[in-house]
Amino acid sequence: MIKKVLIANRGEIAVRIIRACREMGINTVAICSDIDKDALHAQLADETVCIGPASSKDSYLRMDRILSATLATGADAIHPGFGFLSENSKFAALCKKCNITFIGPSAEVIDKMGNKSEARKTMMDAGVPVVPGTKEPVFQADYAKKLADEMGYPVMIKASAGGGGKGMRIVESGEDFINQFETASREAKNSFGDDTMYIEKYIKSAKHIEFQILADNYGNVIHLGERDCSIQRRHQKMIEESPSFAIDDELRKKMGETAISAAKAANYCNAGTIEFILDQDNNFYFIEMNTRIQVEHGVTEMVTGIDLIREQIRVANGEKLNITQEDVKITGHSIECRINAENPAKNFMPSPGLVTALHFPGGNGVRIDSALFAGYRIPANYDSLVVKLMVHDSNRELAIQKMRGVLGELVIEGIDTNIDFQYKIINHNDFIKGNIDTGFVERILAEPKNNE
Ligand code: MV4
Repeated sequence: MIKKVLIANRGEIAVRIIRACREMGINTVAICSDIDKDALHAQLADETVCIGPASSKDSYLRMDRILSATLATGADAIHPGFGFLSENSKFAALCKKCNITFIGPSAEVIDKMGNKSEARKTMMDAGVPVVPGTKEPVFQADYAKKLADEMGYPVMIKASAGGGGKGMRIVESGEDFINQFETASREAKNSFGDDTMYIEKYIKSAKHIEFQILADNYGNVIHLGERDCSIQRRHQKMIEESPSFAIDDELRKKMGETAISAAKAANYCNAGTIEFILDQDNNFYFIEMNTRIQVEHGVTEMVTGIDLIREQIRVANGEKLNITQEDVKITGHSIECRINAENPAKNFMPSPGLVTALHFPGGNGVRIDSALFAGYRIPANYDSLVVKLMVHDSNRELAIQKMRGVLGELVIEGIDTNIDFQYKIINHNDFIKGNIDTGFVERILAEPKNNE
């Protein structure tokens, strides 16, 4: 029985996990870098261990120090959150070796799904639709070009050790291929120490749809519907919503069953996400599996009423899912806007600094996940996400109207934010009409600036 959880993370997700533990009567241990000593997660946890200086490599990524803090405080489980060590199979294996419950899938599954070309092969063998492309990984540019020529352009070159947009390149025609392939594999070697590549047909004007999965240790696997994450800038999600404007009940059933088959093929356990690309003819293809809780998990919680962090801890505790697929009901519509400490007018340059004034909106169907407080100094060392603004209402139009209101009410002074840019997206005709695909934000940014 898990009695004390160490949260190996910081910011709003650490606060979210602490809250879930508190509701479950589980004690919490926070870790923090020296610059985060006064951060909200460090204040809210029952115990806090400072494990190093500001830089992540000397603190939040230091597996030895995190495990020492876990053993020293007598925590029996670690929740990794997202980012940092959440998809590091070596860390999951070390937890197991130290007899500490890692709240997530096994190291083997993290490894297998983290190798994107291996994951693709696993899905092919399980009959899960994948984008037409190479079955085996490729290393040699000339051979890769031969395969790309046969496939037809445009194609996407992807790094097997990449994911989430890292190590990817879109190649429009053959003459550019060799150069692009050699650059991409060199980058992959430098960034991931692994230049294993694979190639897929590039699906233009696609939607990025991900299905939330919950699986226990007894073979029970359910899906909790989808999230449309097509509104992204440089592979950083900006707005997520559930359900997707583009998916009706019939398609949801088909994609949901496919997501479950994909999770079973991966021997998945705990919370995970199956990522699909949906093309304009409503064909969908497996792209990747994310073996962690995601930033945007809250919109799924708002439309299903299921607390995903609580379910993660229950599954890690060896409990069976107490929800069947028939119990899962998607009610209404939820939208999340990520508020970042950044300046869109300066090419989204990060804007750390002292929050001199703060006002959070509220009201029916409004959820704020944040670690901000007035007087908090946002450090420059970590990612710029500071508030997750979520709304829920009975349909998409009402949810958009509600999001307009909360974006207008939110006040964060002392730093720059992307609140106004989010407001522009939420009010954009194409967004309102659901004419959304993965190129939406780049198109908006290319629009002439009407004099504001
Ligand atoms: C694709 C794709 C289209 N065709 N693969 C991007 C990151 C990772 N999650 C998978 N991604 C994509 N893979 C094929 N074969 C479109 C995306 C994609 C995307 C691509 C370019 C620019 C923005 C994007 C946002 C989401 C998904």
